[in-house]
Amino acid sequence: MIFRQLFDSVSCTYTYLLADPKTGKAVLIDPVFEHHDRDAALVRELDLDLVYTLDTHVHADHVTGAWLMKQAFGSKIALSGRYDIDVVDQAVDHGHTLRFGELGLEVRATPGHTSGCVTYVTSDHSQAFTGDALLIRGAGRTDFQGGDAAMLYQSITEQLFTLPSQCLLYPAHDYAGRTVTSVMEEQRFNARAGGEANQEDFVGFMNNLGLAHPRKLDIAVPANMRLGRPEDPQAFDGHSQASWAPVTLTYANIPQIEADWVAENLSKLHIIDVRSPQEFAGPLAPIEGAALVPLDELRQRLDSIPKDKPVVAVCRSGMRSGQAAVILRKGGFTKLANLKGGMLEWHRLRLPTASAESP
Ligand SMILES: N[C@@H](CCC(=O)N[C@@H](CS)C(=O)NCC(=O)O)C(=O)O
Ligand SMILES: [Fe+2]
Repeated sequence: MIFRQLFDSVSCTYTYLLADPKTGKAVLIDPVFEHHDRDAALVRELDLDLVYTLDTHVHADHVTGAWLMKQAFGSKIALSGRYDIDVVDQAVDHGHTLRFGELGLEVRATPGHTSGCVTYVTSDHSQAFTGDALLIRGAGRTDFQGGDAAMLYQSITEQLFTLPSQCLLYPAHDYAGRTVTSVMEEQRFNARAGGEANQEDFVGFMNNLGLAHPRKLDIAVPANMRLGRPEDPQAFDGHSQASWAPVTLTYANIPQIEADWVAENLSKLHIIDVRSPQEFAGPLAPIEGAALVPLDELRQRLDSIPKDKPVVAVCRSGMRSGQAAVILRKGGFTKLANLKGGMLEWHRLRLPTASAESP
């Protein structure tokens, strides 16, 4: 299985990308709204077909990226049917299996942190995505959203601790940089439900957590009841989508543009070629009108680059110019992109260059 663990440092949320390597069918568990571009770039770069986003529960601390993913990939939004949200595409409940290619995830109802919390378990029971039902050495708070400590104790002991002892557990959050645990570890060392703790011990612990409410509670819960759909989707102009060009953000967080589009819109752009003067004068002839600003001079020469048109950074392969795009962004340029594939791609596509004879 293709497996990636992604992190949101603001809410300490983990998002998980799971995919079947044979068919490319993928699911994304607990996507975060603000990381839509990052996660979408990874789905595209790994050439995956996102079939579902799966929220383990209605989160109180961050807004889900489920709706944005649906807009981008047509993925179905799955969530526990117990919340009774009618816009969910796939209401899931205990015993359901969600298929993606040849792989599947079994749904176990694990309420207690919220009334609709579920855990997704791989068909071979080697991995489980516990949401906030079980955290590493901890457990999700039970003081709002239908939380119930006794119920959570039953979910943990009856639904999670009954998985194979080697089963790896992946939570929705960790506030101390821990990434994964196992059933055996949590049975022994979970600070709330492990060791010889019984329901009374657990409930006593949970009733005295004394946590402040999540900062985003009042924004996140209503937004998540809409599955992360902005209140006015018409006014929402796509997530950091550039208005001036079909720019995509790569997983490396670099704005990128295709050579064909640049060739067709050359007069509306400033092309900054960041290769060395030798390369600029060499066989990979530059784009007509390109200004030569070698990468190691770019920081000093930022002021000489006009801001009246969007800037496209160019180099041999598109790697150095990716760094140029980062420097330009830090220098205050907002309409900018890196030429995907650089001059190698430009020449491969036989697009016009400065040395080419006019027809
Ligand atoms: N400080 C965080 C809230 C952290 C929090 O309450 N996390 C929930 C999960 S959504 C929890 O169950 N925490 C249990 C714990 O930290 O022990 C914020 O403002 O967002
Ligand atoms: Fe939560």
